[in-house]
Amino acid sequence: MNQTESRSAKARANGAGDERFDVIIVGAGFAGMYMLHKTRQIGLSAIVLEKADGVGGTWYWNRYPGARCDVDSIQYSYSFDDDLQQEWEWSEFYATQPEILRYANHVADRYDLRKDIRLNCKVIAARFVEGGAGEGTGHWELEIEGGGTVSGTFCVMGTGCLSTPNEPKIEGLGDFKGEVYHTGHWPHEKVNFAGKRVGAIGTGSSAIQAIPEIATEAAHLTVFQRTPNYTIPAQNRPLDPKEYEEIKARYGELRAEAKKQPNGLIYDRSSRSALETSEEERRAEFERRWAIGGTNFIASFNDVMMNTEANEMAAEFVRGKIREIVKDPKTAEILTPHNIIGCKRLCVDTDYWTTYNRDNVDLVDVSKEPVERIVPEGVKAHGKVFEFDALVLATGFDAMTGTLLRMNIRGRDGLPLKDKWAEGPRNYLGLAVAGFPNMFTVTGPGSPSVLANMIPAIEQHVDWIADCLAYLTEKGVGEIEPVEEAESEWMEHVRVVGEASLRSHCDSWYVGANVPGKPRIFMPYIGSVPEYARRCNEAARKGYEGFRLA
Ligand code: N01
Repeated sequence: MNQTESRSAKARANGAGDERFDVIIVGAGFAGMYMLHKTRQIGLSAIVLEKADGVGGTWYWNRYPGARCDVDSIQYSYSFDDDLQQEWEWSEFYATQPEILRYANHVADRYDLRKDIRLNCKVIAARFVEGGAGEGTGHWELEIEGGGTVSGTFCVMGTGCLSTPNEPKIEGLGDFKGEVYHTGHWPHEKVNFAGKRVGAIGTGSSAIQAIPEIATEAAHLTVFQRTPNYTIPAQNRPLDPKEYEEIKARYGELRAEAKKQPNGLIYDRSSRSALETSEEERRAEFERRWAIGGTNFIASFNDVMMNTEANEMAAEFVRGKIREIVKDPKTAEILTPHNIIGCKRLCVDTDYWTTYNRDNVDLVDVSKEPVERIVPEGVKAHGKVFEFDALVLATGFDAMTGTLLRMNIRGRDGLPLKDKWAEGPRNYLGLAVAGFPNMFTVTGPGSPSVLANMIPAIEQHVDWIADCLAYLTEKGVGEIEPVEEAESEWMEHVRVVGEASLRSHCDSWYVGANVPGKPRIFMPYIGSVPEYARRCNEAARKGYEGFRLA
């Protein structure tokens, strides 16, 4: 009997839970699937619990019209297996949601993952059970909606950063007699907007992708905008077979190069300062990037995200584009943002600004006077009722912490994660929380996560966790938990580097400002992907420095 078997067998003998595994993984998105694959490779037993009836995580839920990734598909994909990246064929530079979901399903089949993924299995509580006299070390017990518990020595949360929709706190939402859709929880069957009057609330990334598509189908679309947003045209295109072939020939090299980049992405990153460049050259560079398209625009100059004056130059260029494209000056004015560009996540669109030139699209500014309430016929704002057949809520997510905090997680001595995080998330390296032994979070707050290229960021975390589990198993260690001091130092470092970036200086979901009452804290780690990986590796190399092993 190996150590793994003996650990599970002991726990079963103790009667802990209905079923017992070495590792319980929550979520069957890109994090959960890769974690399962790695867990098998190190010889541990694992189960994935997934509330949806399919794999794919965020790409399973976000099926709204126009949904696609704004990181190029060549980079927004797994890199752990060269055979996989050689055999899969992306059709477009930016992949659509259906194509990414097909990819997720392909991965599930290719690595025979499904037999260890339990679908329609929502975790409603997770608690750490201290080790009894027979076992010595503790374990996790997860409660499943509808009954039953699953136990595991380790628990890995692959629950995503943007997985709990943010329902807007608008009175009367339940009174509306038409159809209501949230972009983050879109139906599986096609929603038919043809001939309908549609109201859309929100102008973030999801809305900016959905609005042009809905406008072409609906009889009429009214957009309620609270904060104008910056968006850069995607300039999406099919992948040129010759170009694709060349990329595949040096895929490994490109992946290695990406790991050295601040956000883990190969970007056309300028080393010039906007402030030290002539106006003519600056404009030419902004134009060049606008024509190429995508979030790369923000890297036009190296000080755009560090200096307010440089930032204002980039912002003013985009404002000029809005004034040029949107024909009605009043609409253009409402659409024009005046805050820091790139502070809220920069959006990428196809035909967003031109959509407001359509006769069947109206814009309502709810920045000064918010939506008053939802009524059975539609939306009441500015003292009048806008009548709709369907309402689209593109109001985002309770990001980074929302899903974990709703899961009723309790650590040592029954400590609720809600209490531990009452003033904002606290953890060590974005990977583990003091007081919650043997629990890991993949791309948790305090890690580069949403500021990085998500799939490689997931791979880095999962590789680290898997190496850690292999180490613990080899050494016969049953418990791992960060020490408070290491956690505090990490949180302070996350705060200090966050402060230095303009990104932490506005209201956005990065700081929890989109959810009323959420503590304001810049949640992701902005100290760069390579620096982050270096710190994680160093902790591991020093025998998991900053952790207590029992
Ligand atoms: O959500 P958001 P999202 N009344 O929070 C408004 C990723 N993503 O789903 O700004 C009126 O950005 C809110 O207004 P305000 C990406 O990381 C990626 O669009 O808070 N309005 C805002 O306009 C992205 O950043 C991709 O004032 C209300 C909007 O709703 C993240 O997901 C595609 C309101 C919410 O915008 C979230 O994007 C899509 C109210 N009561 C998403 N409440 C790609 O890869 C909220 N709003 C391309």
